[in-house]
Amino acid sequence: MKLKNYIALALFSLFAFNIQAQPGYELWLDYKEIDDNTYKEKYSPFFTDIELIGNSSTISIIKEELQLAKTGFALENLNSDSNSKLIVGIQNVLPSGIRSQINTENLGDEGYTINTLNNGKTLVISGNSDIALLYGTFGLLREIQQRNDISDLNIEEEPKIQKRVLNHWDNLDRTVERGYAGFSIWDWHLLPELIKPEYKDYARANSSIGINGTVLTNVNSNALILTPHYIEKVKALAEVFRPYGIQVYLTARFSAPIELGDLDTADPLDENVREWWKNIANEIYAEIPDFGGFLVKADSEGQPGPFQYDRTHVDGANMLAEAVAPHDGIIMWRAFVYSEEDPDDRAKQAYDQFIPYDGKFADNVLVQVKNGAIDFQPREPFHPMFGAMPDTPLMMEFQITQEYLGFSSHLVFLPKLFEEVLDEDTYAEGENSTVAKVIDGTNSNKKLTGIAGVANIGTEKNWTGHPFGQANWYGFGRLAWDPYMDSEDIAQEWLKMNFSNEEDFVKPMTDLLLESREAVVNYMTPLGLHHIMATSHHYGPGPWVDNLGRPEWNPVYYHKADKNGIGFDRTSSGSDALAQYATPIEENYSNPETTPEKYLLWFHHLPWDYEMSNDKTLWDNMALHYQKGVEQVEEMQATWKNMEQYVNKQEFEKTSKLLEIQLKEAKWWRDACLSYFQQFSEMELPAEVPEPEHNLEYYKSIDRPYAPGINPSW
Ligand code: GCW
Repeated sequence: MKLKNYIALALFSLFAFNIQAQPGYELWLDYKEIDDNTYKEKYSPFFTDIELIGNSSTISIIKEELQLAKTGFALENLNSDSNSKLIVGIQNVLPSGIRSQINTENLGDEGYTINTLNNGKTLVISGNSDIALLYGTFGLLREIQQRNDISDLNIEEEPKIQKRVLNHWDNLDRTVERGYAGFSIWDWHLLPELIKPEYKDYARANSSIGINGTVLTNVNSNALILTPHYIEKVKALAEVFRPYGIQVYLTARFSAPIELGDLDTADPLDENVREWWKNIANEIYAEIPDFGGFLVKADSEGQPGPFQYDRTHVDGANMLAEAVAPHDGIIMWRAFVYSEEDPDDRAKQAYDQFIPYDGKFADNVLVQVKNGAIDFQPREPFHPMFGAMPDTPLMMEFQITQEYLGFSSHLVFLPKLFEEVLDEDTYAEGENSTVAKVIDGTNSNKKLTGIAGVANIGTEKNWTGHPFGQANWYGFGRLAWDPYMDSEDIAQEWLKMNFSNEEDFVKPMTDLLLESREAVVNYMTPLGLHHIMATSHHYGPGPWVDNLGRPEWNPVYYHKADKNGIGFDRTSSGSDALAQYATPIEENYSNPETTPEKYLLWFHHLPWDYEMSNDKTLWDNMALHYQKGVEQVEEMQATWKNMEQYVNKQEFEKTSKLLEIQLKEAKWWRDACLSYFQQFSEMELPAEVPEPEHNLEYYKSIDRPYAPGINPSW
């Protein structure tokens, strides 16, 4: 090698090392040295003799991963004279003696098995495809990272949901709408030539948790992504992701046929328009044969759609579905719609627009429904569309990025929130028709199933900004694979894989994570309050805002506080949004006494002195919840202070600082909201709650014009 090549190599290694040495860059896949010899002795024999059957780029990835783990765990060079062995191979090519002991018949393409055979001497990872083997490999490594016993494994895993996708709200200029972790990781300008190491690391992280699709572009879309100039770049990314089992999707701007200068209409029933989309699909599939399809936001918040041509969601979705169907593509058509003119309760509008079309969408269309009929709030009752469209596959859209939950400054463990929603009973097919059963197709026997998470990933060196933001990406993936998983198990897994297996760390930190979600609800929007954040960027409190163009842009629309009380009456005496839910829910929630208190002000407008189950007034309860939220953050801080020995210095210090910010802001929320609402309640704060430090005018004057995540052109 020439000297200059040596120098280049050295510089490259230095660069690569630097990125990877950043705490948090390795995510939950940092295979740290196992310091307990008893575990080392148990695991190492399987890493001494590895038989990998097959030959594909996915198999090479498995090999690389096992080698990385072996080195990382420090299982190399251990004296191991046992005959133990790890075999990784598709079921039908396993050595014959082994094959008969492994049954993968009902596991589909992605399910895997991990079995210990021959009296604990042989460990076998199997499945029906190389991707399944990759998932199985990550499954085994997850066991080891948690120091689980692998001497008697009998694991059979199969994803319960088919399309498990991340949605990136990434713009072509690399800004990220509602992104709080830097810029977009897609460096469009340098693609397709420059393939950054992050692309591969991103794919690796996703496949380790079973995510099998990624929508690269913002739902507020730009038609240019559909041009050959960009498709070439998308293709380059698709090639990196393919061996990890990840399909690429794009957002389709409904008016693209006009904007790209080819037609003067985008009417979905116009033959030329239909042809245009078919051609676009053909062009994309010629480059990317496993392209996943399109995600579409239409007739929502100014995005173009079929309404302009007096056509329906079905007309729009089915036209696109027809274009991708010959290539096995799908359309994810969003149901996040509310009209610019409709004065009706915003919470009702998506249901009203979509329910009439149940059963009318093409087979390859998934209707993507947001978590919550309003918008990704710290707490919302489940969206009433779940359970109300038996003949239409509905996919869930969760938001991993914390638009309404304190951005990347607040520690909030979202799997707890996701779990609460997935476990809610829709009563669609009688009792125990949970949201999870609607989206995994158990109810109504759906053929196509999906789940999406709006990503919290950016160019920050640890991907998500807050070191604990990674847990939400991880947890989304785990729940997408199995929507019945317990958030407590997810918390433990992540903590162990990421930081430490010590009981004195895992136990208190699990409690902290699980509690963190309730804390944010308490200090932001307790008792069913919602959408009272400052407008536009949604950071910090803004319950007083009442001057924006459309009623439902204003927080006052959502809390309706006045001298008589507070809350949104969604019963039959109000907007009657409750009628969109199944009868048991409608009946229970019609009466404030039988409405879960966590949803009280979502459904009822109640007097300030309304007596709650603890015999205290609504006002006192509200104030006490705000106070409790602050105290919960103080407890989080106290717990974290004891964790220094388990965490690297940088992440420890960063999290400590972020918790300081979170505490300051929890107090800001409490004081601002209580000062504002007190004007109406005219009641004293309960003794436990301190008087706000400043007057209301002070809180109103706080302005954050450059809060991140908003589109600079707004
Ligand atoms: O919650 C709102 C966000 C918008 C977002 C929109 C949507 C991508 O404030 O930034 O746009 O939802 O989900 O379409």
